[in-house]
Amino acid sequence: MSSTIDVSVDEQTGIALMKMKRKPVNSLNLEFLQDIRNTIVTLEQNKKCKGLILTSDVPKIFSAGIDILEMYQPNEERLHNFWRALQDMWLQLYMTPLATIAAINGHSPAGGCLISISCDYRIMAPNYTIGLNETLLGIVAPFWFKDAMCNTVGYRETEIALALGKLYSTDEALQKGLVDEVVTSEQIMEAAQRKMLEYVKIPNMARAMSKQLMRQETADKLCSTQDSDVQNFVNFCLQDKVQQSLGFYLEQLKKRKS
Ligand code: CO8
Repeated sequence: MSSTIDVSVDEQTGIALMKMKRKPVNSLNLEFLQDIRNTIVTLEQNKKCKGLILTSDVPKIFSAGIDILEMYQPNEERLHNFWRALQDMWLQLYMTPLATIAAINGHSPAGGCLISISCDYRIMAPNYTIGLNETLLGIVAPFWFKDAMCNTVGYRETEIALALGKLYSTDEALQKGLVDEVVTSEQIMEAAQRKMLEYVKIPNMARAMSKQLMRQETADKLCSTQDSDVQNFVNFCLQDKVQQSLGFYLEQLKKRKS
């Protein structure tokens, strides 16, 4: 039982529903990342479960991405553990044999976008934003964020998106193939269930192996460099310039309110 995730499994259909509820914005801190990963592992072990729909219980926000406070003025040991937890969550989600659908019912920047593009299918509600906006924070999306994005929208679009820290509107995201379908917030769960029924009808092993075929190479790139990727991230974060940029960005977030 987690305080940041609600999960239920419909044993008739084999479809699980995971709702993220880490208020106020489902930002991804160390413990939340571990919770998400553990939930996926538990569902994989449930023989009745074949598909997972991921969504948010926080109105208007799917996930605000990484909890910036994990990176800003960090404790170095926790920073290591945090990045490792993000890698592990991503590998679990990206490679899970479960069919996965993101029901994106709110804004989905950076790490929120990563979660979305790691699912097999994306349905988004109108008038929100999604994208890898890291450069706007003065940081750089790691190679495996870039790879997952490239695998979704292609090389050139990813190049432009990363350089500009582009946050796509729902309509732009549909046009570029960053999401697969747009329906209203009211219809999103029904649409996700309907699409998931299509996925879970396919013989499990064949579906899971075809996903592995498409994704293993991308996952292996991170698997073979996990330790150095952690060290690069920690070294990068601890730079004065990066800390200044993050501090400035956090201030801007607070100012937007007043
Ligand atoms: N981390 C921590 N706190 C956050 C975050 C976040 N990602 N996002 C928002 N918050 C905080 C706000 O500061 C605010 O705090 P407080 O109430 O104390 O003032 C609170 O959450 C509520 O936020 P808002 O008032 O802004 O809520 P809105 O509903 O108006 O807007 C948004 C929601 C659209 C999600 C908006 O908050 C936003 O744009 N947030 C920033 C999102 C963002 O830029 N995320 C990028 C994170 S970086 C990442 O995920 C990948 C990093 C890869 C690292 C590579 C390094 C090498």
